[in-house]
Amino acid sequence: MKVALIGCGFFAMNQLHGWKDIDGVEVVALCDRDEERLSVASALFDNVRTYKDAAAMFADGGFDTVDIATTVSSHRPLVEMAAAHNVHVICQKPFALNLEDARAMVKAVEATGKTLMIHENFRWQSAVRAVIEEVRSGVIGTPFFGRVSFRSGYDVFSGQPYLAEGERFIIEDLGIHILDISRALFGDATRIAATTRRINPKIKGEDVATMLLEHEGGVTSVVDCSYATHRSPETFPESLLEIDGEKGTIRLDAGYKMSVQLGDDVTERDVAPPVLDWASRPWHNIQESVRIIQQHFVDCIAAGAEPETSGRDNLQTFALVEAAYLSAKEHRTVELADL
Ligand code: NAD
Ligand code: 89V
Repeated sequence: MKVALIGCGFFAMNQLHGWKDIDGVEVVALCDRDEERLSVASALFDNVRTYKDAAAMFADGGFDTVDIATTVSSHRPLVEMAAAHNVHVICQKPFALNLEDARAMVKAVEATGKTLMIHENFRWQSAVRAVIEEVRSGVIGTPFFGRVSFRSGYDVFSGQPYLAEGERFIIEDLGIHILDISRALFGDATRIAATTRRINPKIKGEDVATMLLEHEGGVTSVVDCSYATHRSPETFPESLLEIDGEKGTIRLDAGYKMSVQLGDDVTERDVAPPVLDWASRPWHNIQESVRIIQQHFVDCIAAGAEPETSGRDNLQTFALVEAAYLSAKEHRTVELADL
């Protein structure tokens, strides 16, 4: 697979290391409007073409896959450019600015027959994945309740200053991952009710959100996230999970401790992720998930299979984000079918 990456910023460095670790993948071209970022990223490779303009990179071609690692406002034009050049696409979350754009982007790539996957990586963190596999194995029977929780006081704004500037913040940037974990555990949701707050006066958007979901299979889940929670130990960027099933419970607690309880028997497992040689704490679980999600993308293309977090699938996660904002604004429960 020959990969071209657009957007050599803060997070793309993880994606570039991830590609380097995957057999059969070669990064052949890089694009960023910013000369300095382009130069730092290209230093990771012996032989890579560099471009300041994505259209010029597509015109030269020589790659079969594009990795779009820019921020959201450029996603639609870049995905449509990729579709016009008939290549596979992996695009960072949040996929689009609104649901209409997201639907159009999925349609554009579907028309080419190429694969479109969204880089929605939290469900691919190995600790979260261990819980998803346990739930899917049926060991605790049919789940009836779940909680997916992310509460932190970590300063995300120093690495990603744009997060302080948007009208929308935590649901669009972080809640999207947490809502996606809830879907991975319990299936699609039919209704959502949400409240939001802004606690940090230095930012524009909301930094606290509490969401209640009803899922198609009958599970009720509480999905809560906060960047205004000062706690010790700081758990960034861990998602904590609680699932009650008819036969038992599963929890993922702080410090990557998973426990499965059946009757009075409790089995505990340390599911802490490794720190890859290019990774650093506390980001190492996200960094490991980047390599895992990119390997999944490569494996699905080789097998002709649809990725778990395909563009089509991500429309459901994206709809939950839109519905959560609508619910918080209008103080009402939103039916997903109405969007
Ligand atoms: P960033 O601002 O640091 O980097 C984006 C880069 O894209 C910049 O260097 C910018 O110059 C470049 N760019 C923008 N539009 C371009 C265009 N049309 N052509 C060429 N270059 C262009 O942003 P970031 O923090 O790296 O975030 C990028 C994306 O990754 C965002 O969508 C963000 O939500 C996502 N992200 C995901 C995770 C995760 O865990 N999945 C973590 C952090 C960020
Ligand atoms: O995953 C993300 O999208 C990041 C962060 C973990 C900081 O929320 O923006």
